[in-house]
Amino acid sequence: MKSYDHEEEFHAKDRKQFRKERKLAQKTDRSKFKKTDQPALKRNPDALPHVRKGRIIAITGEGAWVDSEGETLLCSLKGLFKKETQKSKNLIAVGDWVRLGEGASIDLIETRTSFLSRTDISGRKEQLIAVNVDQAIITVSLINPPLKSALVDRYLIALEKGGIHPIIAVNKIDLLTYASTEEKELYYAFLAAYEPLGYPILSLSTVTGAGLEALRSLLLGKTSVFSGQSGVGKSSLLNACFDLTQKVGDLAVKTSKGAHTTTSASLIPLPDGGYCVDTPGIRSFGIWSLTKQDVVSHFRDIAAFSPQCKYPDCLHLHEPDCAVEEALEQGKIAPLRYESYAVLLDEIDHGPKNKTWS
Ligand SMILES: Nc1nc2c(ncn2[C@@H]2O[C@H](COP(=O)(O)OP(=O)(O)OP(=O)(O)O)[C@@H](O)[C@H]2O)c(=O)[nH]1
Ligand SMILES: [Mg+2]
Ligand SMILES: [Zn+2]
Repeated sequence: MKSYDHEEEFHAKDRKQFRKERKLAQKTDRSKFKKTDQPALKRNPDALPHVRKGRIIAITGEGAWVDSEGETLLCSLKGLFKKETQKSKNLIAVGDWVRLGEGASIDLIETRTSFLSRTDISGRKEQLIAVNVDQAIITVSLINPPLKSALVDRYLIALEKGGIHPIIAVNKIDLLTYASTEEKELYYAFLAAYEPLGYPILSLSTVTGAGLEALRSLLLGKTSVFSGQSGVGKSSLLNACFDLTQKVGDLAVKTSKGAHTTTSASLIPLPDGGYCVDTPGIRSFGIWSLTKQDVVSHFRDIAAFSPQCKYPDCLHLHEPDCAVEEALEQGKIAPLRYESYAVLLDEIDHGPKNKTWS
């Protein structure tokens, strides 16, 4: 595969270069390459002093910002990866570990341990949101913008596919007193639907400080990505937890539509250990390469009843003797969840019904 060939070539070049550099260095600085260091360097090409490794901390119009040994470098992707752009919208993402070549070019992307992606706006390419993170804070708000449980379901599937642990954060609970009866009912129905599924759920407020201590301790020492609709308070939560200065949306100009305040993702080191990726709000969330089987298996509450269905390939929509439909009638499955399950299956056949979440 492409990156593997390249890696081989890269290391071959390294060895030659290393020999040259070592000769030169021995002449000039004996202390740098002591004899005792040499076997270790040979065994482990990663220890070569000139192989610059780094991590992508932000991607802007100017290029990719890479943190390499405490230094921030503006790097570019070279022609080598160009062909790959046909398959995915972005080849690199915040969180990627990379190796740098001459002229601050990104020569190699290390294998990813996890990823969060979605379908891009064209519907034809995969768009990476963040990679190599431990957990994602699926951020929603009680109101302004309204709570969208179907969006949470999409995140849950995408995160499971990408190997990232989900945490659900319901922000702005200080607004509960101002919420309408329907908004309150939706919030309680939401908690009732998701708590039994075993996903960690936090109810938060940057105004009252509710839940912030719990959020802080979940973030400690981990690499987390905050994702969700625009205006739910992702940047505000980071600021409130860690005294950061991420740009926050202006209440005065904020409409329920939520203009994007954070415009590009960035990896932020946390004061007591760990990292957080703040991301721009999303307007739609299509799960990349989603199959019906994915939908059936990822809704764990629905999948739990499927062995009792008459047909083993039952999709639990209108089939006879469907244990899922029966469970739904008996209140054993949350209607919120079943609804988004059915919409996702429908979208696989007929395309997205509603691309907008705000
Ligand atoms: N009432 C209330 N308002 C909040 C809370 N947290 C954030 N806000 C407000 O919500 C608005 C949006 O906050 P941001 O932090 O910019 O939201 P975001 O999710 O980062 O938005 P994008 O960067 O556009 O994706 C701001 O006006 C905040 O002051 C909260 O707990 N309660
Ligand atoms: Mg923001
Ligand atoms: Zn069924």
